[in-house]
Amino acid sequence: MKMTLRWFGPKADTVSLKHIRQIPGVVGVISTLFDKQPGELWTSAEVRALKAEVEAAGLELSGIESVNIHDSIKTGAAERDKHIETYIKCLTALGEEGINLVCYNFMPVFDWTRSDLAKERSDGSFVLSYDQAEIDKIDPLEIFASIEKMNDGHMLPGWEPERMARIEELFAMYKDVDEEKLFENLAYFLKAIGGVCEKYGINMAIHPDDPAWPVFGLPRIVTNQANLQRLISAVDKPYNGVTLCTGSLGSNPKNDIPAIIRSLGSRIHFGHVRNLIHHREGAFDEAAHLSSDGSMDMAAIMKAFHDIGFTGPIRPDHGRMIWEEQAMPGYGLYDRALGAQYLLGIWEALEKYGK
Ligand SMILES: [Mn+2]
Repeated sequence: MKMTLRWFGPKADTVSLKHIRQIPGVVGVISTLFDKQPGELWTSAEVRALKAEVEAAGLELSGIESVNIHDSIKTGAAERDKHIETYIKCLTALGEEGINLVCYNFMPVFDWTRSDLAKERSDGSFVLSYDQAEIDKIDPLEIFASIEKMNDGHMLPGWEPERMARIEELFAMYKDVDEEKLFENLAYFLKAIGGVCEKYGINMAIHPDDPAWPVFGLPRIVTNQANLQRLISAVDKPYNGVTLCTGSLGSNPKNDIPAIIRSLGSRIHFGHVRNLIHHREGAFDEAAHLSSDGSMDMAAIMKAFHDIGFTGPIRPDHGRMIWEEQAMPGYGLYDRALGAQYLLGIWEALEKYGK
């Protein structure tokens, strides 16, 4: 396992590479070309520049999160093959620069969803929170305005204004796309990119849907052990893998995360590790990484990663906002640094005494 942090680049991120470099044990960052829209071409020169910037700070570019997928690919529209060609060129640019991990998601219209981006907890920290009862009160066409109002001007990955300006059009595109159709389109995409992935040794790591159930009547197909297994079997090649996100899968308390880790084994290419507090069905707050702060057993989760011999990158996923830090919701420096230390501590104990 190697410990990494997500980094949003010098323009959007309040956290610098220098600060990340100072977190003991963090060896790399997960980043992307944030100016790129889905369907836009990435060049080797752009990837090389990003990699050089990260390496100049004494870190490695451990992977890309994300190379976003154009809606025509997700909906199976006529122009999907053209967009798959572009995606293959983006992967080629990454492969040529030796980047071999790509996290992506296949969620329709919305990326992750929350009902509160800064819920105050009893200790004065602020966390992201989800309550289905609150989401049910929001017209899906208004959710962007609602998220924007909560966000205080920070960039929010997955909630880009350019995309949300087209929200009615997006809903119309997915009108006839049910779970089966979405799954077929995902398998079609994964088969089509097999050549370039195998040529450069690129591992594709799908991010689970967050939360792990249908929202606004849109289909969700990456939510539990059964559909993850179905997905890796549909294109049964090592490059077709998973980002094991404990917070997304764990939004549904019925998901047994250590069991899912063991069942996916070597098909896990990337780990997002964080903790949640469950209140009732469909309602949870994000928490500190420490097991006792939330509902999840983080030692059992890290032990499962250890047992499968996981060697890829893990990042502490979202953190709380603490110590008056002003940053993108979930992506401050302080609590993610605490989370990284805690996870590294569990890992050290597993390495020394976990055999
Ligand atoms: Mn995640």
